[in-house]
Amino acid sequence: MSRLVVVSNRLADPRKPAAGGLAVALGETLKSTGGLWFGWSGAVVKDGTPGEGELRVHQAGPVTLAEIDLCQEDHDAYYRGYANGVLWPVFHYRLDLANLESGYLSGYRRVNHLFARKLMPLLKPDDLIWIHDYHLIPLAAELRAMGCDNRIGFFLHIPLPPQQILAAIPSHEWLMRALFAYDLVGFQSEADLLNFSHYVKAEATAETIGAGQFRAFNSTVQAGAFPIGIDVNEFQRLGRAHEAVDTYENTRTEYSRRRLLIGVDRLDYSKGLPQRIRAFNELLREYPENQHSATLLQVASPSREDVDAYADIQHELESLCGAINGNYGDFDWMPIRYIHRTVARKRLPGLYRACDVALVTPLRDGMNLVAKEFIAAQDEADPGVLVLSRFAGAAEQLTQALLVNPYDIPGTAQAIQRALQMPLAERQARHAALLENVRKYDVHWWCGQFLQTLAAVR
Ligand code: ADQ
Repeated sequence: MSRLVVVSNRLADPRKPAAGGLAVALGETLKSTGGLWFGWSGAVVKDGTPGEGELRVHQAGPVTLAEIDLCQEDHDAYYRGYANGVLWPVFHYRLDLANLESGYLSGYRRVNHLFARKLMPLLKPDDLIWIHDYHLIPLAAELRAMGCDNRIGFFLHIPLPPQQILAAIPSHEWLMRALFAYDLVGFQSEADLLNFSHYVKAEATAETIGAGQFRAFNSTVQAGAFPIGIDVNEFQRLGRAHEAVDTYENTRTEYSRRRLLIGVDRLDYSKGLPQRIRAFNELLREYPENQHSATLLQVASPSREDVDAYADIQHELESLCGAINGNYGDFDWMPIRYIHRTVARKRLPGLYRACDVALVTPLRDGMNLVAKEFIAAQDEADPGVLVLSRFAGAAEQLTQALLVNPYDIPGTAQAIQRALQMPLAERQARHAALLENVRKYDVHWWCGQFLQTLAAVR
């Protein structure tokens, strides 16, 4: 079996308890092949030289971890500037928030070149290389230019927007051409794959030469949809441990007479938080029986606070929650409990299980793993209901959820009301079907499917 080499923007230590399903699943595969994980250490060197960074290689059991520091200038241009200020908003269909006139592209190229230069000497001829996400799109092209002939796969964790949106990025042709340096390109959903197909046919006169195979720029690339999943068994095991059980019991005691709704997100404008809060406001107005009865627990973890659009969304959310609590709240009931923090992973399953309804309503999301975690955490005899945005990649799989258009505030409020009133038998039937899907397409399926496909191309 070939050795697996994983490259991602941030290096995660698969042994740390905070590691999510992805780090754990990749960690397992890395362990079984004696693999290498390469990425940024998270450290920013104040007065370092652009395009340079210290590499540290250490052994974590059978897995080699190779981490590189970035200097301030590279971090600002590559990570904050281009990846999170240009690619993230455009790929989430938000041209209005993209800093398209920026000169960050050169920093993005410089850091990808740096990654390639540092990774190249660590590679063996037979390695299977798996590169992750929008930070590193040009990495394979950089490696190829240095003579790397290994099989290289790429997985995009975020959506790929339609051609007309992508084409607003001044360097879109260069960016999309870079995907043809890979052997395999994986997307979260069929919708993303279709956008890729339209783009390359329209902009690069690509030909389809077989199932999912595209030829353009003198190269052939295999493309496919590989929807990511969670580690269901691991998450359910967490749910049986005492931290989750305590969280469940404390939450149910604290809100003993209430119906509970939950939202768990990074505080990001793609997650549709203001729209969700407005829909909850509409629920209280249109269906007043929920006043003094329903409480929304919204947890939003701090994220990318040095990017302007993120500070804006935080203020908007705080003022919306404050207004609703002021208008509807009473001494013995607050409609919204908003917490701007990360919940410890081991408490999450208990929190999900204590709630009657989950609101997963992003305006756009590659997949959204919170939706899958909520399903996995439910009590099968008395499960909660998932209200899910049709614009999350997860909606292609989780069709038995109550699918909503998050921009349609009254429509979303109506779906929430339906969720709160759903009879037990319907809740059980929907949940059983959802759980079967989440279980079948778990993170191990995703990992295995992608790597098998990558190993078989060429
Ligand atoms: P994210 O945008 O980070 O990931 P998501 O998939 O929803 O989105 O969440 C990732 C993890 O973070 C989940 O395990 C969740 O439990 C955890 N999390 C989020 N908010 C939290 C909070 N406040 N407290 C504690 N934990 C929290 C990107 C893409 C997604 C895609 C994933 C994986 O944007 O669309 O699903 O990658 O490919």
